[in-house]
Amino acid sequence: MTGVGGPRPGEGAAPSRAAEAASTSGNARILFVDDDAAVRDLFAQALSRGGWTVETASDGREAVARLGAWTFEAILSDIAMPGMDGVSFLKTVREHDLDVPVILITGAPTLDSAIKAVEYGAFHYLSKPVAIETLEEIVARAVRLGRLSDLKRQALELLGDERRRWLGDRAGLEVRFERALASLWTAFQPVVAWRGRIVYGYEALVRSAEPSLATPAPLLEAAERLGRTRDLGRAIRSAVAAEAGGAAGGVRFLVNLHPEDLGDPDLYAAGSPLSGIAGRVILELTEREPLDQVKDLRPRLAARRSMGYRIAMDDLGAGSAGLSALAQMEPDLVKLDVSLVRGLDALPTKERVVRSIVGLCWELGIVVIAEGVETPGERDAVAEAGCDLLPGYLFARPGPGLKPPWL
Ligand code: G
Ligand code: MN
Repeated sequence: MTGVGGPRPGEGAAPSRAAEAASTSGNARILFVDDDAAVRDLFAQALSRGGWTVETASDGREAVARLGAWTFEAILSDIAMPGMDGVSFLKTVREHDLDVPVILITGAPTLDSAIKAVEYGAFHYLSKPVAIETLEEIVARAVRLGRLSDLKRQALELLGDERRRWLGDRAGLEVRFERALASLWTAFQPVVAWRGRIVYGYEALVRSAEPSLATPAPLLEAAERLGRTRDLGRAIRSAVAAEAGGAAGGVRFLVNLHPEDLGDPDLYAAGSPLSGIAGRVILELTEREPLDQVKDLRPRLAARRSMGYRIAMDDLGAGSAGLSALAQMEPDLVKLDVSLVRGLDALPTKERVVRSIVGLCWELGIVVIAEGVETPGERDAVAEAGCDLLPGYLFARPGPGLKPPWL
């Protein structure tokens, strides 16, 4: 056989560097997908001699069936195949295995396919003819790095630190984001009107059953990376509207918006999920995200208001936004960040600042909510400073359904 893919090591030749690597990285199972039988047999034989267990498939469909039957430590696939191309195959792989390295091989390299391969997280992109030695080295490296990535993920799970969460490559992220959207639910946390001991409203906090995207921060980060913030915003608003239908008439809902949601025509539409209860909805925009990128902020906010929505500036005190953001937004409400509330009863300087903020807001006709009240001391100090609307673990943690707080 002539070297379709490059030189072939002779029988009894000294083991290659990669074959040695394979032996030290264990007996990995590899999948090789190519519609060309000659290429497939040649590479499969060579890789088997290198110490790997090789399964083969002649097209994407057959390869997908193999994925159901085995776990692979590396996958090599031709790009141009009948039925399913390599990039679609890569996306399908991610539905089964979130970080197995995939090596794409093409006979007709184009800039577009190379860009897609990289964007979707292909481990390597090779053009034919490929020397077997080269392939062996790449596979050995892929297997090792795959194992390292697996260990790293296990370590992250052990550490349980959300800020160092694992987002993976684009194809894997897309799969998990879809799972998150499909399993989206809303946790509600009551905001207590303390003097009257009643519920002012509920803040809606998005959750999903996809473990890596269970809470707002990683979900939003994923949506931003994938350009899907609007889809997420719409799903959240539908989920809130569905729950709000069963709530008592006076109950308000506080819904977090991404700045990009402000540009979504769906929010203006007469038939949109929240429009029917707009008069009871407070849209929160966080001070943490710069608002200067939002085009036409003021007319957009004005349009929301004319529908009945009110606007809250969230996390006041946590961001770097200054006077201009406040002036642009003209919020109906502000929410003091937890950092301003924490330990308020023991910190006179902080108390003076909070008291001044509340006083100025009162003069400006802005309603103040104080986030994150955890102790009776903080509750009393915040109330003493003139702020009556209090969400906080002291009263209730976010959870499913509209539960009453402890009062
Ligand atoms: O988006 P916003 O900053 O409004 O969201 C409030 C966040 O603060 C939610 O994630 C909610 O779970 C959290 N939270 C609510 N009450 C408390 C509290 O009493 N203590 C702390 N640490 N966090 C709280
Ligand atoms: Mn909020």
